[in-house]
Amino acid sequence: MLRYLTSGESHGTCLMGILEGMPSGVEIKEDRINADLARRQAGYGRGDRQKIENDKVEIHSGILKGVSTGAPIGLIVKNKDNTIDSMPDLVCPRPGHADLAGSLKYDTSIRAVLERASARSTAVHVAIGAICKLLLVECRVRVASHVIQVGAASISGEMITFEQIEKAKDTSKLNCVSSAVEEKMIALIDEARENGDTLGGVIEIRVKGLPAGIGSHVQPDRKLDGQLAQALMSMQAIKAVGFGLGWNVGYHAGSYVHDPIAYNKEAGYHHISNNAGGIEGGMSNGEEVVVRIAKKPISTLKNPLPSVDMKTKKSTEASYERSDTCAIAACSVIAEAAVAFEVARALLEKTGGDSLAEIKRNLHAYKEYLKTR
Ligand code: EPS
Repeated sequence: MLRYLTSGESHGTCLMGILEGMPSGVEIKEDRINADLARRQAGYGRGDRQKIENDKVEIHSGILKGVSTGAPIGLIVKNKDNTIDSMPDLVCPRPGHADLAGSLKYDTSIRAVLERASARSTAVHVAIGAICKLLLVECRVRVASHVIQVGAASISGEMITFEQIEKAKDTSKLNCVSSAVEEKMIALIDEARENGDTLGGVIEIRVKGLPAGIGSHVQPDRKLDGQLAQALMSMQAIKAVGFGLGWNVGYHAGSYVHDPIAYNKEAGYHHISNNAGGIEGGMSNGEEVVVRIAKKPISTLKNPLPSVDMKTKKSTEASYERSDTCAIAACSVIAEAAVAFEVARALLEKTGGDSLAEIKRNLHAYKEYLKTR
């Protein structure tokens, strides 16, 4: 079973991860992992912390001559800003952050909470997700994402191909496929920065190449959409997840919402629309998986909201530390990583196998079987 654990504080020495269950025989290309780490650091609206950090993965175990051995992969991303012990505490919890609930629950300082709640921890998630992408690519499965909304600026309902989305990551400052919309997004981010405010947005993540039958209908915790939703909702600042039509399924009639099924010899069974977002009954149905997430604006505001001083109990403003104005592009990279891990885990559950060669054999056999149905 593919699984992982992470550890590390935002201003500690490093972030650590252990990825277990990766089969042997996968070439672990550090440049590909570092490329995703660099994408996570970039994006219009990021703050000053990213000028200090230069995130690079260090792989300490589970590989031999650059190839996975089947043993747990231990990795580290070092923090350059690592002065945790001399950092001041915060006394006025930020509305929207883990500060208040975390310090009450653990009976600690806000500092102790924010260090782990910080989205800095997502650097190691991105490294783990990038390794999962290397496995998925070997299985001809690709994951991509794009930003479809920042504040009130959003791309309209036009059909966007997977290939367009893959290109946006190299050409756009906000991982957005439309340069006209990106300009509007940038203007809104500039305005928010001037107002000491922050902005969130909406991201779409897609998975291409997944055969039908990944996940299962038989138990709630085996449903692929349930697993993806959990992984995406657990990312910092995510407040909504929707597949395909998402919230709009409640608006339309069944005859519009459901995707008619067709068959021909070349394509086999397929659907003539994809309102389901590629998942029916908790299983992939052979179409692209399409999932959207909504990210709230970052809760550290330069122009802070009312809060309470936890020492004096007096009303005051929330504490402010440096912050990003908008981290939506970074969030899209993190979401890709979350999806890549879940899809890789579910795919391995279907194929079994301890080596890449065995997995490929099993996947090939399953795809051949699908052609006979
Ligand atoms: C982040 C690093 C952090 C924050 C941000 C994410 O750096 P610092 O706290 O030193 O400025 O900029 O954290 C949050 C958004 C959060 O909610 O805590 C990073 O590397 O992504």
